[in-house]
Amino acid sequence: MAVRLRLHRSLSLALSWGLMAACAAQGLDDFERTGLDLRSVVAAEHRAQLSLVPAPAGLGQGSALRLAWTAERGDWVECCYQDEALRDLPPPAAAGTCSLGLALWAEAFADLKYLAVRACDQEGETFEWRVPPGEAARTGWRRLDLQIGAATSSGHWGPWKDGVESGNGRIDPPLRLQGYAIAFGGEPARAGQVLIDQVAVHGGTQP
Ligand SMILES: [Ca+2]
Ligand SMILES: [Ca+2]
Repeated sequence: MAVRLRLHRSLSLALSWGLMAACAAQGLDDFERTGLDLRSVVAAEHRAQLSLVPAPAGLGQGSALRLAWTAERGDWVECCYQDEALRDLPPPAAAGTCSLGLALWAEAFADLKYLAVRACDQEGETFEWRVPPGEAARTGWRRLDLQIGAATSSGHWGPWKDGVESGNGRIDPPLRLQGYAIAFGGEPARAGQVLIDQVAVHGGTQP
């Protein structure tokens, strides 16, 4: 009996380590730097004011990216990495799906509809994935996970050549993390902010 128990425990440990290895996270951005290598758009209604700020205690660590907006904002605001700061997603993401996780700090009743993560493919086509922030009545950190892959994308656009959209609608590897967007619900617009930190990707599965 004791031998069987030891064997069972060893097998469980081996399986746990195997799962941990298979699910090992690859950090994409922890925002631990002084210079900001992200920018927002020119259009005022979609512009976010960007800064790196100390992360409140909880899921964030060190510094976090702050996206703030004014009461003049439109239905969404966005930001993207400078071209030289685009983050490579691992090959499984290019081939199929992977799980991208991040920590989002949001204020209670901020009327957030979803957070979007954007990535661009080899031909410059942008793909977007969305996740509701949940827990609307609570101020604080929440953990969000998105499945990144062709089947789970909520939309794609670009690139434009001579004013004509030329993308083929397919993910052409490699995929690179391009930026983030926050969309709002239907309440009257007011100023607000979110923080993003600890962006990481977990190994994916082939399609
Ligand atoms: Ca951080
Ligand atoms: Ca494409």
